[in-house]
Amino acid sequence: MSKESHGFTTTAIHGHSIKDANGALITPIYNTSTFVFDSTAQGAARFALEEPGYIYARLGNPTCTAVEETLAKLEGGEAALITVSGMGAITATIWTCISAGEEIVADKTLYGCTFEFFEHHLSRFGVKVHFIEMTNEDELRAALSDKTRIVYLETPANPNLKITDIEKTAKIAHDYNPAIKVICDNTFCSPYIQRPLELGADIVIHSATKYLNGHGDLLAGVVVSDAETINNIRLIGIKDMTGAFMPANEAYLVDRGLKTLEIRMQRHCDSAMKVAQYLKTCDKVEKVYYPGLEDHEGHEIAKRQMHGMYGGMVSFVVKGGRAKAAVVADSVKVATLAVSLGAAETLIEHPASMTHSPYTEEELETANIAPGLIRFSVGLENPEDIIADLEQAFAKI
Ligand code: LCS
Repeated sequence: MSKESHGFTTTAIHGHSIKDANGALITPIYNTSTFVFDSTAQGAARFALEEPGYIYARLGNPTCTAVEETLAKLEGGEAALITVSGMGAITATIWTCISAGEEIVADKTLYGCTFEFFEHHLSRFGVKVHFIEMTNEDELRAALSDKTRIVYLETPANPNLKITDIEKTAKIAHDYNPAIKVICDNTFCSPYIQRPLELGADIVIHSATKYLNGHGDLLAGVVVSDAETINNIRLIGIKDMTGAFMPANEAYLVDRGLKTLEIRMQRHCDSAMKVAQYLKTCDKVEKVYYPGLEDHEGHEIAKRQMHGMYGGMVSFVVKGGRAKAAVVADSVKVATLAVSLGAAETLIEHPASMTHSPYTEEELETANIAPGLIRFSVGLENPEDIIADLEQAFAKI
């Protein structure tokens, strides 16, 4: 895996090799569905992958290549592939890496649609998914078999910010079988905070809808890995199975968002820590989940693998369960009641009835998603306003 030689934001700004013929500072939006060949021989050579060059915008586009090159460097991977959404990235990757009769070992706490895809849809195609407690080494070892092709996790996990040790998990999986692909969804961190490939993961996935774009105005996804894996996902999972490549207009906006990722993440992290510390003092709150708090179960691992930053997501359980949690979510004024995360706007949601509604009540309980759990995406507003807003919302209980 290549290592960037510049600082994070220098790479985010200058990390690609696309040069505009007219000298435009910013990579233009190539709004074209197809690319012209000089001759049938050239077209044939491109289709045979004997000559580099663009063919059709479902496979690549210069605006998209610029973002892919930058994201590969930021994540410390050889190559990246950008997709129409995070679910586009997940499905294209899984369809490429698995076949009927093979198995996935996944953590039991996942974003609701990833869980639903794994639990209810992959089984229709003969793929078995074992949901385990990924932080428990014995459970991981017991779930691995000669049919395992993928080990899949999120850390911090959506929505309860559970931390899994990426290095340890990858080592156990690879000691069992080096061919197993360890896939880490890094959406909650961004590569500014955590770089799973450097810790032994094989593939990193993001919903770039969130921090990477950072402005709440589009859907996007990315996969980062070694060049061969990315090429396979592009030619199989994207070209033939999902068609979920990112359009150039979105790529342009993600490119713009990446330039401020570091400074946005610093603000998100600082404010989230303040919000978490405030919540700890709040008598209406039963439990606060923030990896930056010393009493968080995964704090020591988070300190190491998240480079001492802990992200912009805070979750908390309101005393009195779902009804009282709803009062808080319905009473905020600075924060907005909406799913998604990683935007400038602070967003509040109730996982059990929204993002994680594909889980049954029993599954919610095993995944430690309490009925009174609120997920809070701390935005870029002034932190004292966010805290005052929560304070007035708690007063409504
Ligand atoms: N992975 C994680 C960890 C996510 O949180 C999401 C979306 C996805 C993948 C899928 O990405 P998308 O297709 O939406 O770009 N998470 C959402 C959430 O928590 N609320 O709304 C969407």
